[in-house]
Amino acid sequence: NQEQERAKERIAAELDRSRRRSNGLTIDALDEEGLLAQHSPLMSPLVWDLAHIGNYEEQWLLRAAGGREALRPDIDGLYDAFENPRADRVTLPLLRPQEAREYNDRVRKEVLDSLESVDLGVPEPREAPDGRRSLLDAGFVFHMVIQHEHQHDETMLATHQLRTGEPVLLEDVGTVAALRPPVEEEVFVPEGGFTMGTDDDPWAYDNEGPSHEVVLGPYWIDTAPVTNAAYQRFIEDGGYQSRRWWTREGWEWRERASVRAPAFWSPEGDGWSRRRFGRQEMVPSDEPVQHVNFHEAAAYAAWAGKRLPTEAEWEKAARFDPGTGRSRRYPWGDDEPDSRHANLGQRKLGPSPAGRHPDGASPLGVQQLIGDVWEWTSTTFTGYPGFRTFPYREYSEVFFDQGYKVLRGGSWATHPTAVRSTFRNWDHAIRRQIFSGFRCARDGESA
Ligand code: AVJ
Ligand code: FE
Repeated sequence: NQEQERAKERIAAELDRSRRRSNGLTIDALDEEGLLAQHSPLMSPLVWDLAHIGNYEEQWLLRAAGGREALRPDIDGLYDAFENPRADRVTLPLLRPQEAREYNDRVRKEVLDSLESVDLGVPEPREAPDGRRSLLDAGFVFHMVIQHEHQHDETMLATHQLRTGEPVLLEDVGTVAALRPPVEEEVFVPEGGFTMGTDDDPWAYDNEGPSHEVVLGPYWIDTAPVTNAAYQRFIEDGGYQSRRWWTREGWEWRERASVRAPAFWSPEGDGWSRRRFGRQEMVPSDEPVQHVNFHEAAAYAAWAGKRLPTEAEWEKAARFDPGTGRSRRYPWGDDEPDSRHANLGQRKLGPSPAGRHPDGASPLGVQQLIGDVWEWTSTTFTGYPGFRTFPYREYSEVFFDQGYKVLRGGSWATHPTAVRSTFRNWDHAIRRQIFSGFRCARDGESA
């Protein structure tokens, strides 16, 4: 049927897009030495990410969904993220860059062959016999593999940012000015319920559901993410030296790491410069601050007389439509993101200035929720009520209740297929090599 054909064409196109991006960050960008090197103990050598992507695709699309035998049973262990901590991967007998590429190409060729004959359960859902969700239902397992590759592409960009040496990544477009900085600094969100999470999004991970009603008190939330200019006022006010703004854990980190600015910043005259993908430049004042960790975000919020939003407050601001009472897929509606709505997909190598995307505003008037920078929330990552693992525990469930903090909204480096208003990311509170920023919230009645 036609709908099935269209779904397959989309999948094939997205598979191709993700692979171009992966190759562009690895084989096409660096020589063997640069691909095999460990650029930071926090990250894998890029060649590990490259073959891991192909191995994951083989495991899920060829073996789990396609019932085929392993192409390379000998390498599964090498590319198992749980067996091998990132810092150790450089010591493994990894596939060389060219071998990794050939392996990936071989997997991809078989995947495209198998796609032709597969039943995606479109438009008729293809449920598993026990009534549970099936791997192929509405193309789910293909969407999972596409998103997985894009997630690793974002991780590889973080590795590029940590790498020193000659710049290799080129900017697609020059810097852009804000269209109009938000007039109102904060938006008021009246008390009331909204639907959090989703049950039927064909791209959603298990942790995005079940959908459930959440009732929140009234609160204010920043219209845009906190900018470098605002963050610099916190620094200049001695924010990194004042114990009072930090939690106990945050201050311990501050002392141990002895930092006084976001990652990659250095003092330059009266101001700050930063290293971005191998180039040194002045920190632009109207861009959202990035490369701050949860503790820095929370300390800034305390200094500003505010706090971080909870995950539910973030999601309500990002999708609740008070006109209809419905929750949207994106702040601007259900349409797929384009460049008017949000800065996503590595079109440029950094966030857009605050106020750059008024067309991406939510019904409540909150801006830049999707794209630009991942936003720290105050919530510890856990399952929603009635959570059911699908299709494997190691994607989400093993990370529940371990102290990971939830980040929302995606960054400039996140591919549009790998984020929506229900998407949940998480990381350790001390991590700041990711493209992370934040916005603040506070309790309160309307003014
Ligand atoms: C959801 C972004 C936290 O990168 O660790 C990649 C995604 N899972 N491979 C990660 C993931 C398996 C995951 N995050
Ligand atoms: Fe992975």
